[in-house]
Amino acid sequence: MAVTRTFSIIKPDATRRNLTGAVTKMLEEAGLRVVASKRIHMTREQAEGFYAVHSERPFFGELCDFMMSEPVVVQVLEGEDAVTRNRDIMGATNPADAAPGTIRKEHALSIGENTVHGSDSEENAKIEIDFFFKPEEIVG
Ligand code: YYY
Ligand code: MG
Repeated sequence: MAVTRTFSIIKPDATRRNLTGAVTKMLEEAGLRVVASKRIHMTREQAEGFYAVHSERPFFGELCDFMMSEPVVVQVLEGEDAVTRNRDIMGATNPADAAPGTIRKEHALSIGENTVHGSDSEENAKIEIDFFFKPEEIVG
């Protein structure tokens, strides 16, 4: 397995509850290294652009409103098989289905307010990293 990168967002439900450190600790303990991180307040343009793949889904409006509601922390994570490793520690989209010990099981409030985003493929990881970070902001 190769060392790769993935993209993560600590969502507004987590920043609001002061869980940035707690979530980052779980990512680090899963073997992921934070090689870029910044706290931002997403604009509508950013939220709608980032989630464009979901634009036809019934939850799209609510999802974008939520992502703009409070600050988020966008991160680039690096590690062995980073995309899969991150998806594993995140847990299922719906916290009711998430395995014990995962971030969403421990911290998520609902399927919408589910604490973290993580890229679902290496291809999307590259696209999502480029969406929020300049190359010089990533320090591996
Ligand atoms: O990749 P992941 O975040 O686990 O789920 P997606 O199916 O890509 O959906 C993105 C995002 O949309 C999810 O994290 C919460 C929200 N959402 C929702 O509010 N209601 C759903 N039924 C499905 C997804
Ligand atoms: Mg997804």
